[in-house]
Amino acid sequence: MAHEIIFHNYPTSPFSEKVRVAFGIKKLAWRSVVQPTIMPKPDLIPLTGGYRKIPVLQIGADIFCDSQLILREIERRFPTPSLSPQNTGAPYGLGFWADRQIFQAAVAIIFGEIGDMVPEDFKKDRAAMSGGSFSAEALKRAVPLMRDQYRAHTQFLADQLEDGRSFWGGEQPGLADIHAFMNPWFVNSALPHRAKATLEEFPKVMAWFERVRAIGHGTHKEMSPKEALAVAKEATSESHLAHDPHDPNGRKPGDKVAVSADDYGRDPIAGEIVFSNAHEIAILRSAPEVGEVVVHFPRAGFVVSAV
Ligand SMILES: N[C@@H](CCC(=O)N[C@@H](CS)C(=O)NCC(=O)O)C(=O)O
Repeated sequence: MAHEIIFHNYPTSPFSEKVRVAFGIKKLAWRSVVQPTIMPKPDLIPLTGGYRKIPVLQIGADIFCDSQLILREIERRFPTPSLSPQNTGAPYGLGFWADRQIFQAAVAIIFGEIGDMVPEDFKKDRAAMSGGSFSAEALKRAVPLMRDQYRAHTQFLADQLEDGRSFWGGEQPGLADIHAFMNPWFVNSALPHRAKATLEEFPKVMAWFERVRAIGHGTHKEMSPKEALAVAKEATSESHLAHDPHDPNGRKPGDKVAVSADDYGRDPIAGEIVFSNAHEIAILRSAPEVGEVVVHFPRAGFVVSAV
């Protein structure tokens, strides 16, 4: 029997929203495991080996970290309807535009306005995760610049929609819409009045936002975090050992490595390479709660080092 799609997320997570929209486009049925919004995450870390961010996708004993790779894996397993109707790789690049450029502006816009109301333990957690401090004052100071940035990047989207198309690439929604949707969704969930203000100038973007929102999330049922750990323990990974003839650093299956994000939440995850390619690296590791699992990471935006 095929394993269920188990999705570790929480409702307010914008990166999770990308994947939930992908589930909606493909009308998938999935299990939702709601994880904490701050550390500790005692039922997530045994699965990932230290990766603390959300979302994480679990298919049996295969664990996929980062929305970039999760979207790719969903597309691979459930190709119809495609997330890349135009069959190009460019939308993956747009992920970096949304995740780094616009997200930074959205965070400042939101927390510059509500930063004073954020609980102390959340601030401490996010400061530790980013290796700095979480200063409501600094975010407030950044707001004017970030509103300018947010507007400028929204104009790119408005230009794309100018000819009256329904979605980024034409009449079908896809990956580019998913990336472009994340930040307006985030601002809208935290500060609906601000989201409205940021889109007032862009009626076509506003209409597009409602169209993407109407796609929904497919269908889901909750699963407890403990049950997800038990699924991993019962299952065997479906990943196969494969040599990567083009690895620029000559890495090979069996090499012991540590993988970490290159931006924030950089906790290294150690394991042995199972396979790797230009998009992905999969490492084998084990923990008492889950037995042997294979944890998959994207290559773009991640650092692989020998241990
Ligand atoms: N590059 C990651 C970014 C994920 C990310 O920043 N997720 C946020 C939530 S939306 C997070 O994990 N924040 C810290 C936490 O929830 O503990 C991805 O694309 O999945």
